[in-house]
This record gives sequence, C-alpha cells and structure tokens, in this order.
Amino acid sequence: MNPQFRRTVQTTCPYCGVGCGVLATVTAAGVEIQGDPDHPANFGRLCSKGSALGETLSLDTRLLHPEIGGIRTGWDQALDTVADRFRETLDRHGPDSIAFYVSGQLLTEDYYVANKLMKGFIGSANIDTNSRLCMSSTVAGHKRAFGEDLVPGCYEDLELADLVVLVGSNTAWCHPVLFQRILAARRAEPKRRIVCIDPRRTATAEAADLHLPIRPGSDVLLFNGLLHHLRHNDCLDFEFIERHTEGYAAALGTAKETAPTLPAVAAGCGLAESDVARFFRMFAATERTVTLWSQGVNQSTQGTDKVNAILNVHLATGRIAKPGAGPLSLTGQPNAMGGREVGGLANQLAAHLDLDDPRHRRQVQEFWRSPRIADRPGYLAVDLFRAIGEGKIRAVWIMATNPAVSLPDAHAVRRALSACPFVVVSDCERDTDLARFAHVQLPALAWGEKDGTVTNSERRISRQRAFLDGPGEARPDWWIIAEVAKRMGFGAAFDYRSAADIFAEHARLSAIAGAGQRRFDLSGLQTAYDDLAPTQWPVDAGHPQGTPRLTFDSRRGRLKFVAVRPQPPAHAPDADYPLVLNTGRIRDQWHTMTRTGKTPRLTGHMPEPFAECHPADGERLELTDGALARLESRYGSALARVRFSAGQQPGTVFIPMHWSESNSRHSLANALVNPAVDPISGEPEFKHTPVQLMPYRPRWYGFAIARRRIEFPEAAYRVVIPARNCWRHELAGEALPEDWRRWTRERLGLESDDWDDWLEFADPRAGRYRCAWIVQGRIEFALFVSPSHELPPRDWLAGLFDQEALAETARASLLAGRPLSAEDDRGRIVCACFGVGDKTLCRVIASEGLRTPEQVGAALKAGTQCGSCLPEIRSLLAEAQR
Ligand SMILES: Nc1nc2c(c(=O)[nH]1)N[C@H]1C(S)=C(S)[C@@H](COP(=O)(O)OP(=O)(O)OC[C@H]3O[C@@H](n4cnc5c(=O)[nH]c(N)nc54)[C@H](O)[C@@H]3O)O[C@H]1N2
Ligand SMILES: Nc1nc2c(c(=O)[nH]1)N[C@H]1C(S)=C(S)[C@@H](COP(=O)(O)OP(=O)(O)OC[C@H]3O[C@@H](n4cnc5c(=O)[nH]c(N)nc54)[C@H](O)[C@@H]3O)O[C@H]1N2
Ligand code: SF4
Ligand SMILES: [Mo]
Repeated sequence: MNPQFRRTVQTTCPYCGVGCGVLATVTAAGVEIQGDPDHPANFGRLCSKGSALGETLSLDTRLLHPEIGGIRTGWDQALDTVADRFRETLDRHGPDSIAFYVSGQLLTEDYYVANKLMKGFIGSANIDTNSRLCMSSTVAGHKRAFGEDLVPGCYEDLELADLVVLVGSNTAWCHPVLFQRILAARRAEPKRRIVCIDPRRTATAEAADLHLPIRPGSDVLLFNGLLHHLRHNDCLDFEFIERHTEGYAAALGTAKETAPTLPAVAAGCGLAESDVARFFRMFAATERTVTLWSQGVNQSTQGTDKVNAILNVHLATGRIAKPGAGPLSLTGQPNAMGGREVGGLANQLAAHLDLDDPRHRRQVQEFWRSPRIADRPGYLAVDLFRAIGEGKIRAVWIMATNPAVSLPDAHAVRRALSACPFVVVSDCERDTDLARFAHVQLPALAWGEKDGTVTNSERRISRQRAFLDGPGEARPDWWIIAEVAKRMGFGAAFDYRSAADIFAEHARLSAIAGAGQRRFDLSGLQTAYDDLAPTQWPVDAGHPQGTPRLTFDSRRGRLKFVAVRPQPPAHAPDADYPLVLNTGRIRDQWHTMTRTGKTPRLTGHMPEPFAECHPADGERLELTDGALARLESRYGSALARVRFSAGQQPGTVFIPMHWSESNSRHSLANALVNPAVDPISGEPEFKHTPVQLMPYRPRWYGFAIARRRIEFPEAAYRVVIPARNCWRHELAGEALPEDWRRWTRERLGLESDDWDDWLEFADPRAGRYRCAWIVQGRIEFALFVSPSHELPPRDWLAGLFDQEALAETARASLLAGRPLSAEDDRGRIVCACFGVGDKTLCRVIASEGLRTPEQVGAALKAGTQCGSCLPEIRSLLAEAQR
C-alpha cells in the first residue's frame, strides 16, 4: 500500500447498543480508530472496547473459506450442500423441522433476508435470535403497554433529566459512553441525581448518589411500592392517565395489595427503609426522571413483569416521551433493535407486524410474493434447542452467535447440537466452541468489511461501512442467505445486488406497516443509502428528518397499565445449593471474546474468570481470595478465581459470562445456569441460579508464559490470555508430574538437545518449580509452579517478552521469581488505553498524595482517553483516603 494512503470512513461501533459513531482511517501502518464527533450517540467519545477496535482486526483466527466436515471446500459446493439438505428436510419433514438461530449482531439487511427466507419461503417461524436472551422481556413489556415495541425517548433525555434511575444495569461498564454522558450532565448541573438499583455494588453503583442493593429478583415489589407511594402522596398525573391510558385502577389495586407499606417493601427487597424512602421521595419530586434498565430486569423469570412495573410508574406520572422524562430500555447488542424491526423473533412477523394477525400475514405475504407464510410462533431460543435435542428440528443454521456458550444449561445445548443431523454455522471465526458441532461452516465478512445498517437503543439507524477488503472467501451474511434461498428454488425473491437493495425493500415494507398504523415507518427516507446520516425512526412524511421522541395520542389506542404481582425467581436456594449465582459482563470483554479477547489492551483488566463473593461468605466457606473455587449447580460445574468483594451481597456470587472452552478449561458460566425462562417472553433467568461454592484444591498452581499458545492438556484449569509479545497461561492441576523438567519439555515439544539456555530452580519437597527457556538471548518460555496460588506478578514477567535481549538483571530476577524493583510490577491493568495498572496507581496516589481523577490523569495519563476506567480510579482514590 502506498505509505501516503489514508482513507477515513464513517462507520458504527459493532459492540454495544449505544451505537457510537466511529471514524476508521486505513493507513499503511494499520487502522486508526477515533470517535466520530458528528455522531449524535457519542459526539466523538469511545469506550475502551471501541477505542481498541483497530487491534482486533487480525486474520489469524478467522474462518476464511467454507468448510464441510472441517475440510476446506468451495462456495458452490458448500451452498449446494446447505440448500440440498434444507430442501430435503423440508420435503420430508415439513417446514417446522428446520430452524435458524440468528443474532443482534447481524446487520439489518442480513437479518431481513434470514427472516424472509424462513417465514415466507420455508414457511416456518422457527427463527429465533440471541435477542431472546437479551431484550425479549422488554419487547414483550413494550407490546403489553404500548401495543407495539416502542422506545419512547432518546439519549438527549439523559442530559435533560434531573433524576436518572438505573435498574439492573451496569451502565458504567456495559454502556460506558452513555454513562459518561450521564455523569457529564450531573457535573454540569450538580443538583442532578443518579440512583442505581442492583444487588451488587458495581462501578455504576459507586458513581451513583444512591445505591439500592436490592434482593435479587425483587424489582416488581419495589416498583409496585413506588406506584403505591406516588398515589398515596398525590403525585400522579390524572389528566394523562385519563386521556391516554387504561388499566390504571387494576394496576394500582395490585400495587397496593402487594406492596402495602414502606416497611413491607423494604423488607421484601432486603433494603434499608430509609433508602427506599429516599428513592421514593426523589422519584416523586422529580418531574424530569428517566428510568433506564437492562439485564437485571430482562433476564428474569419475571422479566416482562419487571418491565411493566417500571412502565407503570412512568405512565402514572405521565413521564413518557417528554424532554428529560421517560422509560428507556438499554439494548445490548449493536443491532438488537434492527432485529426487532425486521421481525427476527419467532413470535414476530416483519416491520413490527404481527404473526398472529391474518391481515398482517396477508400483507407481508403479498409484499414478498411468497408461496406461504408462517402462521404461528416458532420455538423460542431455549425451547428451540430443546426441540433440536428431541429430534423435532433436524437442520439448524446458526449465524453470528454462539449458543454453545451463551445459552443456559450449556451442556444440554451441546448434547442437542451433537445429536442434530445437520448444523450450519456462519461466523467470522474458525475455532469457536460452536464450530465443533458444525457440519458446514460458512465464512462471514466481519466488522470493517461489511456494509449495512444497525439501530441503536434510541431508534437511531446508522450505517456500518466497509473500510477493508473482504479477506479470503468471506462473504456478507445476506449474500450467503440469498444464495442458499436461490438454490432452494426461491430465486426471484432473493435476487439482491447489494445491502442497499435489501434496505430499500425493508423500507418499502415498513411503509405498508406505517400506513396501517404501525409506528415503525421508514417511508420518508429520502437520502441515498450510502449517505444515510444517523436517523431516528419513524421517518415518514410528517417527520422527514426522523423522530427523537414519539408522541402518544389516543388515535393510536391507549397506553396500558399492567397489573403485576411480585413472584419469586424460578428456583430458590436450598441446603444443597445455598447461594444465588448472578452472571454478567466485565468492562473490557464482549461476550464470548472472539474479538475483545484478541488484544492485550483489553485482556489486562480482568484476565481470568472469577467468582466474586462477600468476604464473610468466603471465610465461612474456607475460600481464599485469589485462589481457585469450584461452583456447582444442578446443571454443571465450573472453576474460577475467587475475588472477595464487600460489594457482593452475602448469599450471592457473581461470575462473568465470557469464558468458553476456546480460551479456558472448565470455566463456562452457562454450564451452571438454569434454563428457567420468563413465561411471557421466553427470556432465560441468567441472573438467578442456586449454586454451591467451595474451595478447589489442586495439587499445583502455576502459570506459563510462552511465545505461542500451548495446550497443557493435563491441567484441570487452564486460561489462555494474549499479552503483548506472548501468551499467558494460568494453570492448575490435580496430578503432580514426576519430573517437572521433562513434563515442561514435552509440553513444548522439545527434543533433548533442542534447548539453548535453560534456567531452572526446583524445590521438589516444597513443590516449587521455576524455569525459563532462552534462545539466543531472548526469552521464549517461562513456567512457575507452586503448591499455593501465590505466584510472581505476571505482568512483569510478560514484560520480559518485550525485550529482544534479556538483561542480566532480568535473568537474576527470573530465577528469584520476583521483580528486582517494585516499580517493575504495575499490577492488574486498570486503564486499558495507557496500560496503567492498579499497583502503579496505588503507588503514585500514595506517594504524590493525589486526590482527584484529574490529578491522576496529569500524573499517569490514566483515565484521560476513553474514560472507561474513571469509576475504578475513583474507588482507588476513595480507598487511599479511607
Ligand atoms: N463490556 C461489555 N459491554 C456490553 C456487553 C459485553 O459483553 N461487555 N454486552 C452488551 C449486551 S448484549 C448487553 S445485553 C448489555 C448488558 O448490560 P447490563 O445489563 O448492564 O449487564 P449485566 O452485567 O448483564 O447485568 C447488569 C446488572 O444486573 C444486575 N442484577 C442481577 N440481578 C438483578 C435483579 O434481580 N435486579 C436488579 N435490579 N439487578 C440485577 C447484575 O448484578 C448486573 O450488575 O451489555 C452490552 N454491553
Ligand atoms: N450466563 C449468561 N449468559 C448470557 C448472558 C448473561 O448475562 N449471562 N447474556 C445473554 C445476552 S444478553 C446475549 S446478547 C448473549 C450473547 O451471546 P452470543 O451472541 O453467543 O455471543 P457473541 O460472542 O457475541 O457471539 C457472536 C458470534 O458471532 C460472530 N460474528 C461477529 N460478527 C459477525 C458477523 O457479522 N457475521 C457472522 N456470521 N458472525 C459474526 C462472532 O465471531 C461470535 O462467534 O449472551 C447471553 N448469555
Ligand atoms: S459505548 Fe463503547 S462499546 Fe458501546 S458503542 Fe460506544 S464505543 Fe462501542
Ligand atoms: Mo445482550
């Protein structure tokens, strides 16, 4: 490439539903990433994950060619195989024997085509999506309250609100740029308040003015209590209730009955009465209130009811779709919303039309000119995989999601997949846990290569634009689906030349839906696809520039209160499984880590799977902070590093969802999680599984740092972590090798005279062993083994792999197993942008007497770029001042 060459493309971040605009500049040296100052979601900001996008584009683990049975093949052969097999299954076993399982990470155009093929041409509604695991409770709640899946407000409301209530959302880590917008608004107007309702004291809770560490699962009670309180204190907007809503009396009646008094609410939610009272007073007194929520609400067997309990208080106060006031669901995936618009769920049609309405079905069928149309809901995600296991579904196509990792009761899902006669997987990566079950693997273009649109949490449609050439034989998802459709004999309806063609068709269908009173309507989109600026739907004749806030008037039907009753989670802890397992996300990793797990910038913050519990529980259970623990539920078991945290409620344990067999052994969160689902939405209860937690006592702990990934098949616990010039392997084992040197050399595949310079320290009686292999002055490999989890600092050792020639002092400290000076150990990475660790931060905060994040930024640069680490820097500062 010409070294002068620079080309900047405006695109959208492929991670969370904030939907930040990104400027990607291709240079001879690589891809530079910046926030797009003109994008209204982020105005130039990016979080740690977005900033690191340029480092996740390597091709070494990509799937670049179609494969059948793990063997490379050509597109024709692969597509014919898929189409023939689907056609044959359809003819022999009927439309419902085939299923698609898709994803909120597909672009709208891909999603539209997948849904069209399944519902209109194969003729089944057996297409569900990972959004079932994510937003389906909100979709169901919206439909109950609004008659349609509508997000009334927009991000600007967060800056206009005087009170922001965050329910079951770790916004600081999961929607970081929005969280920064909320914090900036509070800085600008200090009377503004933030309330966080979460059983854990998260980074979000740390930054809030009031944290309500609610008993897991009790949100309906809290919001019923709030509704009752608002009525009791005469804070309702009766004019709004009368003009726009129905069902108020019943909802209030149920709220009164189930949440009779403040003490009853506080006791039921496990909260201090004074805290509940303070929250209720704040809510009552603040007209401009926005309530945001995500998975602490949705992923519950009461998820839909939780959503309606929240919507009820907004309807009752008329605080909806007003500047600075309204309910706002935070969507997880970049295109969770787009999927909802194309009807990608098994109980939707397309363009917000209803599967169970014969008129809607006819409209869509006529528009598609399709031979048939699904006329009843298909299987919802968890049931879909159950049906695969039972042999009811005989062929499944999975796109852009990894159910072997992300569905609850993962072992059952894996059994189902291995029993399924035909599994097709479209992905960008080659070696995922799911790939092992695929009969056919189809290589999809990835972010930066593909072209299309996504819709963020505030209904804003933005373009993702390609800035890289597609590698190998990878193709856009829509193309792959359309090719299969053509080969199944549905050619005419799938003859698209580009994503733009598909979007135009989708917009035309939305116009039909819009004319029939649906709010989802893109009929007014005038600009050419390529130039499409970020726009909020509906875009119709009345709103050619899009619509920041929806208006509600009775012409479109009344908004509905839903009477909701608090229910306990599906499974209560008992003597065998006494703790409640909560699962979720960490700041710098995205789901199964296929992209964020590639860059050391993002793996440093929380490199290993962990189980966070209250220190009192930990001590009672004889756990040791930093050692390993074993978790067990009725469904499976997992290993994780123990972290004591006073922010974790006694009786609960939290583990992250991210680790899989591809990068760890025995640390799969969903091996533990129960498959209970919300009866209305079908969304799984990822946040509440009874488990047992106990010390795991391996014979040895160790870690190895190497220039490449090493299998270590005997290690019962093994986590692989990419670092800058090496791979870290965290290990623990149950069998003690007789001879560590021989064991090590076998793992490295070394012949007896292969090694050059081998440093070694062994104390077999104490169970300690250390070695380092140096080739031509450069370190190749180091292993540290001990009977306890206390081992030398990894960051420092990994840093030695940056040296082209190992310094003499480094050799000495290698064998001593510790850095010669404390400064060499920066500790665990806190600031991902500048690689600043917790030990460095604590040292400098103490030695220079720093008191504010600004001072820390001036001294170490930490926190000055993306700001995702500011909540943690603030807690380190607070600790230092304690
Ligand atoms: N860094 C990062 N960001 C992401 C993602 C990621 O993988 N990594 N994924 C994206 C996706 S797809 C999603 S869906 C979002 C999810 O974003 P969030 O919903 O913010 O993330 P989670 O960590 O799943 O869960 C949120 C919180 O719910 C709390 N919770 C558990 N039980 C209850 C309860 O009964 N009541 C209440 N009130 N709270 C409870 C948990 O303690 C947790 O802190 O994040 C998006 N953003
Ligand atoms: N225990 C527990 N489990 C959970 C959750 C939880 O909180 N706790 N949260 C749930 C939620 S909210 C979600 S959203 C899910 C997420 O779970 P998944 O969707 O399973 O996780 P991802 O790692 O995002 O999977 C995306 C896959 O698509 C591939 N991919 C990326 N881009 C493309 C593309 O353009 N085309 C194709 N074909 N493939 C692509 C990636 O390589 C990756 O393999 O997890 C759910 N599971
Ligand atoms: S907040 Fe971060 S992950 Fe989410 S869209 Fe913006 S840059 Fe991407
Ligand atoms: Mo999600």
